Amino acid sequence: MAQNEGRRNLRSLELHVPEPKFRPGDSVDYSDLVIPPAGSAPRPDIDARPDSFHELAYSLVRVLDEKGNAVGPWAPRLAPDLLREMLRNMALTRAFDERMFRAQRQGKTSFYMKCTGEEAVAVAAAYALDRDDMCFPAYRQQGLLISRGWSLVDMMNQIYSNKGDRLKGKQLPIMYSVKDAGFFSISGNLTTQYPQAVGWAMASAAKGDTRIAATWCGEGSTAEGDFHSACTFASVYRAPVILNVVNNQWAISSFSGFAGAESTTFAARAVGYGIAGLRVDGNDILAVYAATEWAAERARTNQGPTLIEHFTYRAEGHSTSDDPSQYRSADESSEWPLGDPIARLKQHLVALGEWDEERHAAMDLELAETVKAAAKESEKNGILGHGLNNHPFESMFEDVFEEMPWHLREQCAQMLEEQKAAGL
Ligand SMILES: Cc1ncc(C[n+]2csc(CCOP(=O)(O)OP(=O)(O)O)c2C)c(N)n1
Ligand SMILES: [Mg+2]
Repeated sequence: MAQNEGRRNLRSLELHVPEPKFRPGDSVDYSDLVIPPAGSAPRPDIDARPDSFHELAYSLVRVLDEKGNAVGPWAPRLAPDLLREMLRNMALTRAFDERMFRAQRQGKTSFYMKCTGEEAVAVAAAYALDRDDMCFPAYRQQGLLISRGWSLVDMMNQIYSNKGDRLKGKQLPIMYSVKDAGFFSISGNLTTQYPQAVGWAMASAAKGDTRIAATWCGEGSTAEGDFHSACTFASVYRAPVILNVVNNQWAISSFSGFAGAESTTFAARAVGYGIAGLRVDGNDILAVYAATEWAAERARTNQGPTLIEHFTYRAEGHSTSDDPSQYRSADESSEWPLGDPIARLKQHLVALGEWDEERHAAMDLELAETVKAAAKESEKNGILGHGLNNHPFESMFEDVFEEMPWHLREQCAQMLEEQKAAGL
């Protein structure tokens, strides 16, 4: 018997299945994208109630205009030296990504993930936060480590899982863990860092400390339950935490519509939780800096958490294992109307008379050399394949328990015996 027998005069139910606007081969038209002019978003007082500026969760905080001028109430008025440093760290992040992507293609590592087009998100945060604030990043915030001056060689050692890898090859390449740089271990399990960041922030407040926490996840990751429990705890206890959502519009091959982007913004998630919400042009480093600084000041003065959506675009594949030409139009990236974060800060510095093409080209060359030298140094510690014995086999059983339990001791001994028998 048909399920709806007896109710034939009712229309059958149907589901809405989101479909991205452009597929491979389609020409791209962004004309229906609403991009408010730079400088048009108001900047609420630090102690304003979250419900008094809901509109900021639906618009876009932008500072850099089309000519490269910094305009409006969010313009942070940073010294040219600092702006040049930020430009350099974004360019260094990109140079690092280029080199490591190639290293994967050369078989020196099994995996790499670039953050091309999203460099401003992490680099700006590194400047707007204090050095000892605690970061709980996802896998595309390598710009935090680079801007905090962490050793490129140490990062590469982890990518190569070589003898210098402090994590002894136990983590997927790029899943760094750097306590000394306030950079929490990256987890491959999406969004676990969200409740951890909120918990850390709550502990900081409970202990009467002054340090705040910041965390990042992709727009796709907001669909995880962890995102929502973290928001509830952050809201209820007004935890001193900044919750960043990097909306690069793709989650591997799933477009942002599958995480809810067709219905509302990701910043609007804040509204339901009574959290301060901001939607920011993620390719405008001055806007990201200003929003983060504002959110950090709120957190530090016990005004509670802020959720910041960084509206950006993932200019390249998800990872070295991905081929975006299979599922999206090649023109999406080149036509993206908010441009490239490095080009936009460069344009600003040139407009200020503080930078020029020659200096930019010289910087790019120098950074490529810096990264090359670091890679050579790291490769002395070994690379993938040449180093199946980079770390002794038995090390895989270590560092989990303070004292190795009997069953692991047994398994380890059995493994070593079998290897000996096999002549390994
Ligand atoms: C809990 C969990 N589910 C699924 C995956 C597989 N996965 C890895 S990355 C990814 C896409 C995440 O997209 P998004 O959150 O938008 O971040 P982006 O990669 O765009 O920076 C998925 C589904 C995972 N690692 N963990
Ligand atoms: Mg994404």
